[in-house]
Amino acid sequence: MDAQAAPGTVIAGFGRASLVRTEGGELLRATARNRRLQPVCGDRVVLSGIAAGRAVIEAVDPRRTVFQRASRHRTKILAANVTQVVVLVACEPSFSDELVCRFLAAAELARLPALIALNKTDLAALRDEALRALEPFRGLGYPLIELAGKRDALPLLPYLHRHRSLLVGQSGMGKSTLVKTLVPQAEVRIGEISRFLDSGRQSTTASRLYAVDAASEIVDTPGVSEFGLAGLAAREIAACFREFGAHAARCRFQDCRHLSEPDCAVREATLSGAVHPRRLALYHRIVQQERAGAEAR
Ligand SMILES: Nc1nc2c(ncn2[C@@H]2O[C@H](COP(=O)(O)OP(=O)(O)OP(=O)(O)O)[C@@H](O)[C@H]2O)c(=O)[nH]1
Ligand SMILES: [Mg+2]
Ligand SMILES: [Zn+2]
Repeated sequence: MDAQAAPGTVIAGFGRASLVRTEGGELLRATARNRRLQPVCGDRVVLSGIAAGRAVIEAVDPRRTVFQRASRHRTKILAANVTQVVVLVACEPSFSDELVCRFLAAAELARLPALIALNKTDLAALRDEALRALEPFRGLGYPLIELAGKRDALPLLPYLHRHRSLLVGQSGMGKSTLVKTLVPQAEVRIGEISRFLDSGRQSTTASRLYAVDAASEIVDTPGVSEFGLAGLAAREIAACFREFGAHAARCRFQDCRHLSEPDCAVREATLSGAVHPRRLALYHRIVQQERAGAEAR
């Protein structure tokens, strides 16, 4: 490694080409030294040959956390080294509560704390319905906050402090708009990044990392309409439904999957409301879909 070797953080990664921020805050177009290196947004990397806004990525540091989705065909890392997940839903367009479950499950798998944010609450007439759809997620220990990210991000700010937050959600929930509110300079940065990517599209097509302030960062991600959990087995998925744990010990069978086994304490818990019936229904659905995906492989 040459004398110029310096650490950097991947702001946006596209296979071998990445946009990398140096310690000094300079943005560089960087190319990976070889194919084995696959830098993703959030990676810490070692750079060499820094000159004229360009550099070579010599190494990718071990990842402390990985948040990924996995379809039948491939695994896609949304970002590395984030410290929490913010699931953004909106009053409009309507959102899928199954996807919310899947995002939360992925956060559990990555051992990351998560919170849910209901956006666009300025659309007051639609707020109650959105809150009703979020009812199954209350009392699980995931903070639920409301905001209108286009106007201000104040309700979210205390949660961002000292975190690198991953913003996930379906397309149109307002992720990029929220980032623009949080990072007013983002407009400029987005311009730079768009030129780098050679795309001027409205929808986000790759994860992008932004500094909110000296202590917090946020990663904008492309909206998704599907979020696979790598064909996980029922038991592993059940472990991602954190409220099931308190009841599972009382199921008749120790290896109960809470599907149709007799004397299932998790299913019984829906009668008292300790487990929300909608969460159990979504669990069943996700188990079925992941199984179908795994069998098709
Ligand atoms: N009423 C209202 N509209 C908003 C708010 N925030 C965003 N929007 C609108 O929602 C639309 C989608 O916003 P984006 O920020 O592009 O959504 P996104 O989640 O980044 O979408 P993808 O990049 O496709 O995943 C835009 O027309 C925004 O103007 C809000 O707080 N209130
Ligand atoms: Mg976007
Ligand atoms: Zn059970």
